[in-house]
Amino acid sequence: MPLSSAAGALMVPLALLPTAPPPGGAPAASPVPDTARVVDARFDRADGFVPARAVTHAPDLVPYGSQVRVTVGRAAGHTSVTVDLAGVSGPHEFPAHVHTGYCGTDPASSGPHYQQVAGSDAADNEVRMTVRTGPDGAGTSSVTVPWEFRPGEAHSLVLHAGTPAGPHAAADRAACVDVDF
Ligand SMILES: [Cu+2]
Repeated sequence: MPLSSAAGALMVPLALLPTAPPPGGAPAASPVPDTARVVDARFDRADGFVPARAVTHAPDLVPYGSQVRVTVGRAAGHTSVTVDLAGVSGPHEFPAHVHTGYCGTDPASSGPHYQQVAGSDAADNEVRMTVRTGPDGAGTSSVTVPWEFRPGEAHSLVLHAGTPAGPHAAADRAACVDVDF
């Protein structure tokens, strides 16, 4: 058999091999794009001696040890933000926004909403979504905006109390995770 035919015969079975499973194997509810940055954290108390990356101001809605994943993807001048929650209150609707400041003991530490154009009320001027959890306390939400963050001006993702709010006001800040967008 000529060498070229032998090489050709080898190519067929290789081409028929199944594609490899995606790397990582993380328990994500959402696929992680190749170019994404991912922050995984567990919510901890806001007044800990060592500041936690993710803090809860309302443990009845966002218990200690519950989990958050924030995935930030950038492509062609657009930015996508995906939030995955696990172990939180459910069924529930958590408004989730990107804020300018870092999380802190004081819920107000996270500052105002990041705005792409200051003062604009355009629909996609801020990163806003609603994370709807099921009875199992897990939920995910994603949004894409047609711009990229100005570096160093957006530092947190805040979960507001939402509904049902129980003893809280819906706009109260229930939890916060530091993300350098
Ligand atoms: Cu907000």
